[in-house]
Amino acid sequence: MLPSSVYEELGLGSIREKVLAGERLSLEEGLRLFECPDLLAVGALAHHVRTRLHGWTTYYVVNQHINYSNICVNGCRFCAFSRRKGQPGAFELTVDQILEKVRERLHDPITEIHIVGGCHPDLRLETFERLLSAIRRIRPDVRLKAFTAVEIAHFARLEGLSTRQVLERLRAAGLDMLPGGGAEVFSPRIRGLLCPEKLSGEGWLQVVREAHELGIKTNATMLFGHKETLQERLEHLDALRRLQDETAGFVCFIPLPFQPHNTKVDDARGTTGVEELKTIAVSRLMLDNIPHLKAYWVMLTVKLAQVALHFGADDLDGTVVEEKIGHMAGADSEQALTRWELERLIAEAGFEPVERDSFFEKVSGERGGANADTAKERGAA
Ligand code: V47
Ligand code: SF4
Repeated sequence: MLPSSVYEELGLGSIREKVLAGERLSLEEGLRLFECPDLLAVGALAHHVRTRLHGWTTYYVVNQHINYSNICVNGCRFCAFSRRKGQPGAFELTVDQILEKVRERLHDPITEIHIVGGCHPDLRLETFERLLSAIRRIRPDVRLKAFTAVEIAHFARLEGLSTRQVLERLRAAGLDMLPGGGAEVFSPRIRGLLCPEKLSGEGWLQVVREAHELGIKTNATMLFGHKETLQERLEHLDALRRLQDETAGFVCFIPLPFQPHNTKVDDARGTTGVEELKTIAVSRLMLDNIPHLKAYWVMLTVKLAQVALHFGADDLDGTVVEEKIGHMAGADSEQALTRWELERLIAEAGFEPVERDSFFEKVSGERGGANADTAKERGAA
């Protein structure tokens, strides 16, 4: 934390006091932080909160991403990943092809498989149930983090079921947790401009509320840096904060900087590094009840994600492997990182790397941290 005189000069003295006392910040205070020209002063406040919560621990996960299909009925303007059925570049994996991807990595000590796709017009819920239970049989030890709230609502509509029924059926088939995608920015103005076909912000919050009520934890995201105002970003954060007060079901928040390439967003400017770090810091300060904040290196780049660990983030996500959504929109990052690379990035930033599972439980013993696998990745004997 910088000296109080710095914050007094910036007109942020009372915000500093509230942060030190662990008090909730208002939207108006959030706006003052966003508008503050001193990035390091805002970052230092967020770092204070982050170290109060997690000390000098930074988490990572050994995981695998699988996209079952990019065919989607929604056609969001910011999405470079999706295609209509029959369009060039559209793909759809069979259950066997997905299982093959899982088998290919059976030798890796993966603890999480992240599965999402577009809102496919005719893939049935029964197929996804079969998929989850088959993966469970092959890898009983992994956590299955699958299907955004948007996909859950889509399955419900196709099947004529309630979203609660869909969640219950998928959980019975092996679902552990929902990823945080599909939240974008909840503002109806932004959704009307960029993704009018998509589940509304209220709808997203309702599906997630139901998941939490059923005991299914979720993450939450915010897609920023397109057409939204700072006020709309803050309202999005506040909606997440209010739901978390009710349910305590969010595990981790992931700010996603908009990747503009191959999208249909007019005048897409893309985000700058300062904007990304400030959004991470303000998110950490506003979301006083969501325990973890992820610097998702795929969208931020590996180098900025490492720096973000000093701006409020306590997690670097993971090995990932085969990410498509960000890379098809021009994300200028690697396709995968090894555990050794993640540990090195974290340690060089001055933190202690801790391998976690989807729920941020520490992975220990043979599987976790600097063990034989890490040594092998380094090329040691
Ligand atoms: O739902 C789409 C967003 C999300 C673009 O929960 C874009 O642990 C940037 O949600 N530029 C998918 N973002 C990614 C996601 C995620 C990733 C890693 C971990 C977790 C988790 C969740 O990406 C989509 C959408 O919100 N997105 N297009 C774009 N052009
Ligand atoms: Fe479909 Fe999701 Fe892309 Fe929107 S962001 S078009 S819902 S895949």
